Amino acid sequence: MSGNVKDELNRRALLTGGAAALTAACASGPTPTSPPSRGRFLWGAATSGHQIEGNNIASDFWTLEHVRPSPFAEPSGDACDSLHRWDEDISIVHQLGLNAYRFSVEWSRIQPEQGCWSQAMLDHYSRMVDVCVSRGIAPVVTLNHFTAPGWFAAAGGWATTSAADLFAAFSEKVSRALADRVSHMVTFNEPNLALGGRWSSSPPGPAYISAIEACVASAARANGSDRFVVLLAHPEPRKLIRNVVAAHVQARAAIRSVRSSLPVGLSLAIPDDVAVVANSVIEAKRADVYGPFLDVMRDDDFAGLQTYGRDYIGTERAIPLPPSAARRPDGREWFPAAVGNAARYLHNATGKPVLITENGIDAADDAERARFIPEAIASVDAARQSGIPIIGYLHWSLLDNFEWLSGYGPKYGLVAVDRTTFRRTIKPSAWRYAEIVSARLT
Ligand code: IFM
Repeated sequence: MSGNVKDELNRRALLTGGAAALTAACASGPTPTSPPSRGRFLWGAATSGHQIEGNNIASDFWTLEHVRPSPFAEPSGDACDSLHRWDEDISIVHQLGLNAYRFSVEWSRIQPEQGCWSQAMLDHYSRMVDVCVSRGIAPVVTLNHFTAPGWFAAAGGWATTSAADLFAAFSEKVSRALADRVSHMVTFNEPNLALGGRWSSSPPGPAYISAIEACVASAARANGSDRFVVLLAHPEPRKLIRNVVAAHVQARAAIRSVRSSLPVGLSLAIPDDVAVVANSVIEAKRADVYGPFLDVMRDDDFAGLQTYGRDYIGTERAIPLPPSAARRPDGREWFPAAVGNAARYLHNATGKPVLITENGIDAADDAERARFIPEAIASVDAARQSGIPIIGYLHWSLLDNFEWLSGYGPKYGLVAVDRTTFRRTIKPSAWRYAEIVSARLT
């Protein structure tokens, strides 16, 4: 980005309070206003608790990371220490001139044991919401971003019919604490991810499946249980989906019982699916992977979309990249326009306005991200111009963070985080994004 825009954004951050004022506001307690950005297009960045907070020790994933054997490249550990540095993170969102920040609340911190609620953690997330609002940033809050409490997994998790009641009770607690100031509430993050494996061009092989099974069995033993049920680490995820869908429906009702006007939805992982042959199984794949959620989403307020690329669907599953595809230096496809196409599909499938809750690129070379962002946004613009109601674009991710099984290797962040000092460094791609947003919000 040009130095001028960067200076202008920094000047604006200073004029409207900036980081120093934010710190002061935290200390003295900011005065929340009404939720910002209602009716405005949301330009933001996204994170999730487990991936950035650090030491989420009561969660199911923490156990999976630490038992042996474990397929995780490394444990999440301190992550980005955002449990303590969240105000700095929000300050960066503000400095970039964005008007939305998506983050998730960690169920295992709020309910570390069944029947035990932490008011202190509800207060913590409430302060995050307050600071967002006081900075003119719309807080988009996710209730479940993959992780759940260890006690929940050890009691059967999403395999039990009581899961919906337990999740709805948690959702109501969070709503009572935050809903009056939250902009949008996302119940589940990519609950369909576990269904996609068999349609992939390289479905999980027996070695991978047995590694996950051994890890889960070890986690169950570590908890003195005969089971440890985690949606993303279950051999038969389809058996759990009915309970997840019920949990979404009950959580939505719980949220609306607290604040009926708060927009609620869930976010699906949806690539730009393309039929490559006349007898492609594209519709069978869509019915199998998205279908279980599409019906209930028709009663939501928005449809959350998370897109990272394109799938070429053949006669049985996705096929490997065709030779004609444009490739990145590492061989992966270069196709930033996937997000606009997927938004079209999701709106047509649900009839709902689409909130792009994630879109981004794993790029060690930040110059690739700086090229990706304008092209992705151009595809969103094109979809909007053709009449698709899209209400926001939240880039994944604000920070380089814990990328689940892959540990800290992948780099999705607009901001680099030093793994020892936790120092944040805003990357050039973030300023490129800021420049595009600045031209639209002024
Ligand atoms: O990091 C993940 C995120 O937790 C869910 N959506 C995809 C991202 C990149 O893999």
